[in-house]
Amino acid sequence: MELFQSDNVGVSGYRIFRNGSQIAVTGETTYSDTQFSLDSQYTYSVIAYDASGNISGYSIPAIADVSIINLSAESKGGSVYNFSSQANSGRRAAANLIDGITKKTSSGGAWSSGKYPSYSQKIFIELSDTAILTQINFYMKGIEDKTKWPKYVRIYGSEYPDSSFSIIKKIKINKATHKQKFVMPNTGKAIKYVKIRIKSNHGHRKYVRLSEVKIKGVVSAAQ
Ligand SMILES: [Ca+2]
Repeated sequence: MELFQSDNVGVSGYRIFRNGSQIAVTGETTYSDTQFSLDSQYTYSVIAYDASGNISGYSIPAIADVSIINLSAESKGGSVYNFSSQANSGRRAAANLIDGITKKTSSGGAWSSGKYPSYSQKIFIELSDTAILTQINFYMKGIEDKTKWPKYVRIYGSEYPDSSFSIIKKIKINKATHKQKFVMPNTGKAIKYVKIRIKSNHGHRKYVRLSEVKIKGVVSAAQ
């Protein structure tokens, strides 16, 4: 996050405070704080000083919020806008991946491939906001039958809906856990569209079931 000062007439430098503690002294008129934690809120203020040691009062605080948001949730404006899947109706619809229902065993709220998927399943999600992705949570379905779990998942991202998808992360699913969290590498790219590519299951003609996917990130300051 960046802090800006405009009036530097007669000023030698600035003392920068975060949540009341001084974190830096700089002669520059901009300052970028990279030492922040996700899911936190910070208040910044600045004191200017001149060559004689005179200091200004505190500046009006700048508040920076870096909370993580679930960007895929249907209730927040996320949507499945395209998919290739052999079973895509009723309770098995791809839209069930973002409907907020994360149950392990009941029949509702899950997505399922066809029983004999011969190709990779691709599901395209439009996020509620353009963001730098930070993590993806997978909620597995059919925990009682591990043959129904996908083995490999690839996550792609793009600023646009129809092209320019590039891979963000390859995920290997852990069969033993219902809820799994995968931290995204910081690509520095703002993402609006996510493609989830699910490899057919184990090569044994079993279908693939997922209860929910939550895609989280930090909303771009440009939005
Ligand atoms: Ca669901």
